[in-house]
Amino acid sequence: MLLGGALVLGGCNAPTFGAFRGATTQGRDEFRLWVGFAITGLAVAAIVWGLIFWTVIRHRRRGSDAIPRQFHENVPLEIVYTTLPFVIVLVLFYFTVVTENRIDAVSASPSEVVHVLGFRWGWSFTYDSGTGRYQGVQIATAAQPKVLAQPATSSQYPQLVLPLGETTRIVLTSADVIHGFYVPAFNFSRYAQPGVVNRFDFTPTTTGVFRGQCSQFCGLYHSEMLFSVRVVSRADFARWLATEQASQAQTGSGATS
Ligand SMILES: [Cu+2]
Repeated sequence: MLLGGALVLGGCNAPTFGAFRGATTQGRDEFRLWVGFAITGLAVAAIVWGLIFWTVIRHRRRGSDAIPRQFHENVPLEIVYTTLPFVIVLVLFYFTVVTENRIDAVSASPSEVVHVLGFRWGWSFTYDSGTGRYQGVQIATAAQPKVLAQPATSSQYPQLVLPLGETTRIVLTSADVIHGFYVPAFNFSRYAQPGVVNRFDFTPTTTGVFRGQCSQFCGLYHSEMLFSVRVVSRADFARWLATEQASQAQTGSGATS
């Protein structure tokens, strides 16, 4: 299994078992855990299916109606097939706890802090560097909800911009009901809950534009609660932030996308 895991993780064209490879360090951790689960599942399936087919073929009816050897109980076998699944569950549980703890760990000194607010029906991203430099730069869904039915990466929806290779703290909450802040390419989703503040870090490893959506059915325009995440270099990020800051200072706060 370890060898299989190394092969799977080593190749670029290796199977992903339906998951994203993860465009953040946290998402990559989740992906590795997922691959471990998938390979373990396939190994168990190979043993179970192998035994089933072996039994069906080896003990198929052949000519005579002779009754095969009759017996019951096999203590060593029963110990093995009780203990082995238990050990497998323990190992998977261990890796899950270790991985989730690593993903949920928040940095003591994130490069950027973004306050994310979910509301019916949209998102707002407010930048706060902690030093007050970028305080107030806000990207939000337009106030009037309507059915746009565009891809999440459309400029009609708000876009969260993150610097590549740096840790950004997301401070997530909701203004009304429970929403879900979901970025599939990051292998990450978390509740935006009214009265609760969830904090987590993203450390993007790949530039690009990734779709995001609300993952918790929250009402009439739930399907319109789309957004995208654009990961850019530090220089591009600083340029983007300066431009936004200047234009928002002119037009007043709260630019809409
Ligand atoms: Cu929602």
